[in-house]
Parts: sequence; structure tokens; C-alpha cells
Amino acid sequence: MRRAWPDTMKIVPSDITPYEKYLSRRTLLAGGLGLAAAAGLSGLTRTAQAQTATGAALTYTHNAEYSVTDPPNSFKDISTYNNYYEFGTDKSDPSENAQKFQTRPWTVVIGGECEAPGTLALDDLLKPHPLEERIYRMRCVEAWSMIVPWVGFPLADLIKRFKPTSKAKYVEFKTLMDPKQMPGERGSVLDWPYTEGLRMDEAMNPLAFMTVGLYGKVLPNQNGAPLRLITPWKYGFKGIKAIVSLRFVERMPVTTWAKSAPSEYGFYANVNPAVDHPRWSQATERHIGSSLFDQRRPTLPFNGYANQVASLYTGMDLKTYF
Ligand SMILES: Nc1nc2c(c(=O)[nH]1)N[C@H]1C(S)=C(S)[C@@H](COP(=O)(O)O)O[C@H]1N2
Ligand SMILES: [Mo]
Repeated sequence: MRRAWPDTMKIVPSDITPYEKYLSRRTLLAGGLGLAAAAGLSGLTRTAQAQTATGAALTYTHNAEYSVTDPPNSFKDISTYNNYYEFGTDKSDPSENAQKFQTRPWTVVIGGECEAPGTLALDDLLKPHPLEERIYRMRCVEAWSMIVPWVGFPLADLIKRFKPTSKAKYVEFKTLMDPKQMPGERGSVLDWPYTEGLRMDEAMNPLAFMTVGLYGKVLPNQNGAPLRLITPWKYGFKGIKAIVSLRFVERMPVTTWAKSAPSEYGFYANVNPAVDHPRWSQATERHIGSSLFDQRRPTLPFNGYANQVASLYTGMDLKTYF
């Protein structure tokens, strides 16, 4: 099926991010963490990570090295303008339809080519990983963009625990299959469950991020709770939500959008202003909420992260491997 990505909902840019307010609150939190660390309260991170309710405060440190300094979009923009076809195809559907989605108990299965496969309750999976905040540029394949303060931990930290073997060339991710809870999965707009993948070196790149929070709090369901991937140099559809499995594999996984329309959505999906989508230009993007008008800005190679990731693709023709 060849459907246009729906882009019907217009964001009214009325709610400007109270970013100064947010920053000062964050400084307070960071200060609190410092005190706790000084007092030897190493259990604090664990306690915070056990907070599973949407919107519960998380304990984390800000990672300036991996953050852009652009002002983030408002929480409202980020949590009401979503793509999540399990909950509907309109941008406003996920925030309306995902509110009752159950994110606990949640189990993640890790398998395939690795020495230490396992089935873990999400809270046990999260325990060893201290949380950090990263403000990432996000670029959807539909040519809109946002700046988002995610909270999570590097995907590499998770992968290392399961000791992938030399046969592990890719990692495949899958979303929960639960048509009772996810009405979109009762239809055939995509081939369910939503599946994504990364080449192993991409997955181990420090920018690849497993996300559990947004604006310092537990991730809203519509943004992919309880566990979601973010690869900011790639189009947003690589950022699979509600992950229930990781599998180390030898062959390139068949991913959902590449399967749905192979001439339109590639496995790599690196943001590239020089390679247009067959039905629209990727040279510019509409920055959500940035102005009263449909203000476009130029799209950057690898979404501005070329310094960190361009070397992963040395010698590859990015027009062929789009
Ligand atoms: N399981 C699942 N994950 C998904 C999607 C989806 O439909 N289902 N949509 C993708 C697309 S196209 C984008 S642009 C991002 C949107 O993430 P956001 O809603 O947090 O901005 O999620 C990605 N992850
Ligand atoms: Mo997207």
C-alpha cells in the first residue's frame, strides 16, 4: 500500500516552551542529585527508575556533550503531535488513544546471536543504567522537525550486557503486539508488529539512545513508553516505540516501513537533504511550533550529527543505501 503520511493536524504555536523555567528546575534537581551522591545514596537512581507512572519525576544528569543548545519544543508539541500508527494515523490520535496503554508489567526479550540471552522485567533491565538527559534534534521523514529533551541511557550500555557474538551484524527491535490495547494492530495499515533495526556499529554509536523519559519525567505513552529507541541522525521512523524485544542477527532485518514501501523508506534512513523522498523534497523541514508561519529551515546531513556518525558510512553510496 502506498499511502501519503498524514499530516493534517496543524500545531498552533501558542505554547512557547517555558525553557528558562525548565532549566532552573533542572538545575535544582541536579543540585539535589549532587547532595544525594555526596551522602552516598547510591540507591536513589534505582528508586527513581522504579517510578513507572506516566509523568513521574526521574533522576538523571544532563549530558551537555550529547545535547544541542537549541531551545526544546514545548511538552505540548512533543506529546500531542505524534506518529504511532498502533494508536491511529492522525498526529493527534496517539495522545488521545494511548492514555490507558499498560506499561507495567513489561518484559523485554533479548536473544539471537549473543552469549547471554534473557527475558527481563523492564525494571530489572533498567536498574544498571543511570539515566541522562540529552536534548536531541529530531527529523521526521515527512519533513518536520522538533527539539526534544529525552531521558534515557546509551543503547551500547544495554547491548554490551548481553554479549553479542561475532555473528551479530545487526540488532532487530520489535514493538508489543497487542491488538486489544493497540487498535491500529487490528487493521493492516502496516505489517505488525512494528519492527526496526540497526547495523551493530550504528547501535553501538554513543548517540543511539534508549529512552524512558521526556522533560525529566516518565515518557508519555504516545511517545513510546515504557522503552523506546532514539537515533537522532536518522529519520524518526527508526525510533521504535514500546519495545518488547531485541534480537542480534546476521542478516539485515526487514523493517516495517522498508517492507511497506521499499522505494520510499530504506533500512538506513539517514537524514539526507541530498536524497529526496520520491514524493517530496528532503532539502528543508518545517520546524514545529517555531513561528506563526510555516517556517522552513534547511535540513542538515545526518540531521546535524555528521561529525559523530558520517564515518559509519564511509565508502557507501548514500543514494543507494538510503
Ligand atoms: N511502534 C511504533 N514506533 C514508531 C512509530 C509507529 O508508528 N509505531 N512511528 C515512528 C515515526 S514515523 C516517528 S516520526 C516517531 C515519532 O515519535 P514521536 O511521536 O515521539 O515524535 O516514532 C516512530 N516510532
Ligand atoms: Mo516519522
